[in-house]
Amino acid sequence: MRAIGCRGKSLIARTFNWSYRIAALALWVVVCSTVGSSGALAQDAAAEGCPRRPAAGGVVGEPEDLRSQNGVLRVDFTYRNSVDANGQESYCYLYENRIEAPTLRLKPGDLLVLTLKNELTPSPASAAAQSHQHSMPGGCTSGAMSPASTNVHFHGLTVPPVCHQDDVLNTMIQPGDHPFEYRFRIPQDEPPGLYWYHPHIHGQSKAQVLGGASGALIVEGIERANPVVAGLPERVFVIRDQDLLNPDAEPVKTDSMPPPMVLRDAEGDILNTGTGGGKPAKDLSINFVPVAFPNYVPAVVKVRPREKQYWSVLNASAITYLDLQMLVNNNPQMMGVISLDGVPINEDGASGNRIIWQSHVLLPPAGRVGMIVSGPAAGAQASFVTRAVDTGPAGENDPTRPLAAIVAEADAAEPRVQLAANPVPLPPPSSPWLGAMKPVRTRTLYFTERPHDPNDPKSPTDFYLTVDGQEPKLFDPGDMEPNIVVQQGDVEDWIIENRTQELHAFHIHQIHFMLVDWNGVPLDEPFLRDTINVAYWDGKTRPYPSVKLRMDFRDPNTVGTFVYHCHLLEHEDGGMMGVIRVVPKGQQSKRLQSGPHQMPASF
Ligand SMILES: [Cu+2]
Repeated sequence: MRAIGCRGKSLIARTFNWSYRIAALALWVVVCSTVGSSGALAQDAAAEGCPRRPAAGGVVGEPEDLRSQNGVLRVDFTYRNSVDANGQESYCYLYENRIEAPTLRLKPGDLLVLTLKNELTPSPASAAAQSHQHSMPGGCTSGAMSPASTNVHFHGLTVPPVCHQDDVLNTMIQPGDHPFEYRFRIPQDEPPGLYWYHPHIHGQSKAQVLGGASGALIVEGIERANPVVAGLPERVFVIRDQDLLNPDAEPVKTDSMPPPMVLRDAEGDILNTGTGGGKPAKDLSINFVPVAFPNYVPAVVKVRPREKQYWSVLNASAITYLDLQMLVNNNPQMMGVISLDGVPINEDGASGNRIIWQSHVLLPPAGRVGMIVSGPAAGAQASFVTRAVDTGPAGENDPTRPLAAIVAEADAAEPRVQLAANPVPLPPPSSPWLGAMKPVRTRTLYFTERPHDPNDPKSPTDFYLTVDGQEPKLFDPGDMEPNIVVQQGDVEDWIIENRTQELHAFHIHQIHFMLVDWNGVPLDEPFLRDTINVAYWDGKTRPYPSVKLRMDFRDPNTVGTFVYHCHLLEHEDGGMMGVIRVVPKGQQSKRLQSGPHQMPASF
């Protein structure tokens, strides 16, 4: 599938051609939306479990904001789960036992002190799921890893990968533990933008994120990076996926064609139809307002007629790609992209202000976009949709569908947040733009999949992310031996190949990277990312689809041991993850000098 969020026109054109070649590219839908959260329902929250979430067709509310004061933001979360009337399991971060998934708002240099009390009660279904026993060497909390274990990852932030900051390898918080404290400062040079928090326990990530455990974290000051958004109202939209609310429903028939067959893979997931229609693998929600198959009753986003707003949109889905578009009277509208994956599109401040105008924006799971949108005229038919994403023959079905109807009303409530009207510009960057750095070495990594039982194609899939030269090996939480060792200060190029027939979204903790080559097309993008889609393989053509990424290990906060993985969480939980260690400058490790490390085969 096409691997683009936003980039220059020529690449967009190439991408389109390419997509058409590989498959019938479906409709694109748009999404616009709003914020919805549980704030309004907070008073209804039961004493136990997760609060009741909004009903379909509701007005999209804004997540509650928690702001730092005098440079400190203190947040006490309880983490709960419950099973709703449909039998679906919800997971929730609760503030003051009632506010679900608030947006954490901090400024560069601010201290975040976040405690998490794990109050999960495993359901019979999840308790029956596989549970691993691993003793965590040198662990923060150590102990058994079970469906009731959790932790928090602060996605996109360049904070140290150590205990009580942003460690996911050793930190496991169990029910009954004392509240676990996270405590770190937002770096002074962290780019202003949209980041997010979610659990990251290997083997349990998909279930917990699919259950709704995610929230936005905003480093404030995007208007200081790009004054074109100064004074605009800001809205936050968190788009999540969830199991189908109506799993037995059939697709609604259209005039032209019968609905495509519903085919399932070895995991029981609905396969990509390649048509842009049919039954989706997952439903979506926008700020917790569900937009469910098969009727897709859209949520409602209210704006003032023709009002310009700044939208921060997070794809907090466990496995679902989004391709966001805004339609007015069925015509795609241009959206002005200011920021991707938390980073302003301005070469770290070196290139002046940029806006990339796009008629649609692809967001892989975990991707974020900050963009200027204009409200429709009063009376116009407008909607925020996600267009179909062709995830490949082995991918899951992700059809075109609406997210929200955009209703322009003169008395629509203004968003709570207004970006500063007269911002003080950010200081100039302290290090050269990544695109100007020469890599000290190049590595190749590749995605592969195979049935767990090679003699049974219907057996569950094993998912691998392998450093070329090493033996493919499923991620093993009992083995912290790094697959890659890097010296702090280095810049490397990583080629990521997709040798499977479905999309994967490469993500690495702690750093951002620059896409320098997409399927053999050199690029010079004025922005960075932390998650990127890698196109699927057609099963025969070589070379494999690939991206080349310039990886930035210059920041001293990257020193430590952390992970890179596919952000389709089913794949991550299934083994598609590796370990990297960044050693302090001057501590050149033997392995760095001795080339690829041979890992023992696990099968
Ligand atoms: Cu994947």
